[in-house]
This record gives sequence, structure tokens and C-alpha cells, in this order.
Amino acid sequence: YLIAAQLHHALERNEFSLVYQPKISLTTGEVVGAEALLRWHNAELGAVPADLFIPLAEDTGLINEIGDWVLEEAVAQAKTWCESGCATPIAINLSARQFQDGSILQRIENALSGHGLDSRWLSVELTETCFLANAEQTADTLLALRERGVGVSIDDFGTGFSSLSYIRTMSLDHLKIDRSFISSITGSNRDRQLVSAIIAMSQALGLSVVAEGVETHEQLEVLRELGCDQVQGYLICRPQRADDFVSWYEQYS
Ligand code: G
Ligand code: G
Ligand code: MN
Ligand code: NA
Repeated sequence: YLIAAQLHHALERNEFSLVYQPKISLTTGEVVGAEALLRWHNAELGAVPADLFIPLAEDTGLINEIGDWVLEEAVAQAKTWCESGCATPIAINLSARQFQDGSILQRIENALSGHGLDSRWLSVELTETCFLANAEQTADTLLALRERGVGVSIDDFGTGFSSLSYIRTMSLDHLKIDRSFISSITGSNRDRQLVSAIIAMSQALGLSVVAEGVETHEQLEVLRELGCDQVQGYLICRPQRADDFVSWYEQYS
């Protein structure tokens, strides 16, 4: 309850920040994007893990206001990076609840035009839970986002309510394989086959595949052999604050 009470004041107290984790192309080796991840530091509670406070924000409905802050912050950051030679598309995570009132498209539109940012520098990641309620409305929104030039990724693929029908009916650019599969591709032949099949299926459908949670060189080599398009994980870089991301980017490039 203390967490919920504090969460209500987190925005006005300016306690949120974003950290950024790069995505790397396995074909060119280049940085192809950065995922923005929300962090909350509270005076009483310290750093509260995202997988703890985000479900709470979803349950209380606070996720809409917080999500607007994330959108605004990420678009401002992408604009800054565009103008400073560290031009990198930023992906934000969206919760199911942010699709509910049908205004997400307009909110994204407002953020882009407010900062004069070209849509190719923004993309969104969503999990299958976003497709559960209002599948039709979500499908329309995703189509409109892509037509507007905003990339769409399905996140944590292979977990939860993951269903092939979503891939069939939703308009998507990228599929991110959940890190639980990546952690076992070097040990389990079965998981390697599974990841191989996910990659083949995605590519046949014109989606590029991102492997999440890559932590070892061995995993990276297996993913390369399997023809995975992009990787993200601690092996390449931990999520970090914008200024540290820029330092890393300049060293890496
Ligand atoms: O970065 P970390 O491992 O702490 O993230 C935990 C979970 O929180 C992940 O599922 C991630 O997608 C989610 N998450 C991180 N940042 C955001 C955000 O800005 N909005 C939403 N909706 N989820 C986020
Ligand atoms: O659900 P989503 O994929 O958005 O969550 C991303 C989460 O994964 C973030 O909280 C991030 O901190 C975490 N993460 C990123 N790279 C790695 C990794 O290599 N290993 C592990 N265990 N977690 C990672
Ligand atoms: Mn994500
Ligand atoms: Na994920």
C-alpha cells in the first residue's frame, strides 16, 4: 500500500527516469535502435523494480499518465539525439490499458508533432495482452501507426497468451523473442529448434526478429547461425541513462 500511495505522487515529484538499451543488427553490426525502459526512484522506497510498479500502475490506471510521460520523454530524447549525431530510433513499451480509450494514436501524433520528430525515430513494443481485449480496435491502431511510420514490435514473444493468430491478424514490423528462450538455446536442443522455427516463421511473414536478453557470446553465435536479425541484452550493453548511452554509442560506432 505504501508503494501505491507513493506511486500516485511519483509524476509530480519527478521521480521517473528512462534508461536506454541498444539493439544491434547481426548483419551490419550497427546500432539499429534503443529500447526505453522506465525507472522509478522514490525517496522512501529507493529504486523500485519496474516489474513491481508497472503492474500496480496498470491496475490503478496510473499507467496512462505515466505512459504519456514516457512518450514525451522518449520523443524529446530522440529529437535531441537526431540533432547531436547519435541518431537512434527509440522504442517505448505500451501496456494494454494504454490502448483502451482509443486515444493512443492521437497522443503519439501530438508528441511527434510537438517536438517536430520524424516518425521513423519512434517505435512501440507491446505484449500479447494488448490484443486480448478489443482485438479489432488494436489491429486498426497498429495499422494506423505503421502507416504513420511508427514501427511496431510484439514483445516477450513465446510467453503469456502468445498466439499465432495475433501474428496473422496484426500489422507488425518486428517480433522480439522472450529472453527465457534465449537463455536456454545453448543448453537445450529443443529450445534451439524452437527459436529456429520462430525465426523462420517470422521472416517468412516479413517480420524482423529481435532476440532479447542475450548474455553470452555463445548465445550470440547460435543466434547468428540461426539467422536472427537483431540482438539486445547485457552482453552488448545494459540499459543506461541517456548520457551514458551516448558515451557507449560513440565508443561502439
Ligand atoms: O527494465 P525492466 O526489466 O525492469 O522491465 C520490467 C518490465 O517492465 C518489462 O516487462 C518491461 O517491458 C516493462 N516496462 C519497462 N518500461 C516500461 C514502460 O515505460 N511502460 C510499460 N508499459 N512497461 C515498461
Ligand atoms: O518485457 P521487456 O522485454 O520490455 O523487458 C525488458 C527487460 O529485460 C528490462 O527490464 C531489461 O532491464 C531486461 N534485460 C535487458 N537485457 C537483459 C539481459 O541480457 N538479461 C536479463 N536477465 N534481463 C535483461
Ligand atoms: Mn520491451
Ligand atoms: Na520483452
